[in-house]
Amino acid sequence: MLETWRWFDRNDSVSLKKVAQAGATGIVSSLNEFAVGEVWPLEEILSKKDFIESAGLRWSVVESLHVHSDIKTRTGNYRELIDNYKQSIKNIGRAGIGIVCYNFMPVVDWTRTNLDYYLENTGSALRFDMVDFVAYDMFVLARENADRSYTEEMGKLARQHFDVMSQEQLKLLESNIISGLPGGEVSYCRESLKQTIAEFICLGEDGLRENLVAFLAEIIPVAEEAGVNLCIHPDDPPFSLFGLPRVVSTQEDVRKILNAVDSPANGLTLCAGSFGARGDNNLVEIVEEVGSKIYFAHLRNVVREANGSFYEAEHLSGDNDMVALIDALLKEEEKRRARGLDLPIPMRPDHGHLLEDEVKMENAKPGYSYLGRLKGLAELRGVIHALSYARKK
Ligand code: DNO
Repeated sequence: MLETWRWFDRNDSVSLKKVAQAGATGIVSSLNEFAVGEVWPLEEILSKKDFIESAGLRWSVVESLHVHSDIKTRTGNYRELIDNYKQSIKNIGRAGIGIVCYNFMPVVDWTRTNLDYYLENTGSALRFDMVDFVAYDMFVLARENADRSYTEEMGKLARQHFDVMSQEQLKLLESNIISGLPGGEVSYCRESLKQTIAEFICLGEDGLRENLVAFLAEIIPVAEEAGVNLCIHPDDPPFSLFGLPRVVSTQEDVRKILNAVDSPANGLTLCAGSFGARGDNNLVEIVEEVGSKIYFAHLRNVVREANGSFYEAEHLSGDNDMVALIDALLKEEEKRRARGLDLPIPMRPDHGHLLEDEVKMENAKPGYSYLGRLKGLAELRGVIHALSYARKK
């Protein structure tokens, strides 16, 4: 597997030198300076690529080339936005980058309610607490008919919780949910969030999936020609938020998407933490079924709690069997080699805990501080080496 690292840009608190010292060889990055929907000019891609290469690293994966909301709803000037997307893919291919990660989550990108959840080892982790989330949706955002999205029991729990929360806690909760986490698309204010939810909610699951397939039918042939493999990122968390439809949460969802537009360029980002937040997703089975279309892996673990809540665990602990998953990915790589394909799977240690030396850093990004990921990468590398050694014997 190719060891990669998500690096945001020249202002990232983690320098490329530190990335190289962590032992990663590939960079996962994006052109954040362009608004979602704008064309990425070839010169800008090449300039970032040169900068990465001058540090002895390679730009292995684009994450993310975001899909504009108007494409997801097929409203507004979605035609022009799809043309722009095609042009960006062509430019990325011309620059020699062969993998592009994107998502089709409606309204909000990855979402957590707590960015500072203290662990027993005194590090801090990211957490999604369902009761917090429902309290926000029903009583702060006060979304119309929000109660219909939850069980009566959950509504009661959320009410009790909301009643004892201070203004300060509510403010922090709101900011965690709507300000946008690193690498996400946009941030909202309360009103714009409500309005965007209303635009999406009427699509329903079938409507959203149809729009995704219509988008892929246009984009995938362009990607094929450009020598780019697209890989969709699963919903994070992998269930409905704000009553919105979700179409990339389960193995069945993945099957539908990959079958709808049958091409090697239509692939998947196997995000262990996202799929793994649902107990009914089996990560190894997903790899066994669609392994040949997995072009990128996010290796991260979670501890699943009641009602869909979870927190991010250390990379090798938590509820997902990371060793079994890596073993399945290594098997997939073996199959590729047997078919004469030189197509290793880039993986990145996804998120990490915030550890002592970085706690007071002002610009550490939630989930993307240095030490937690350094530790995660080292642990994952250990597993890869041990499993590879066992195979050679
Ligand atoms: C979070 C990431 C997401 C991901 C996008 C993919 O850490 O996994 O931001 O990059 O959703 O488009």
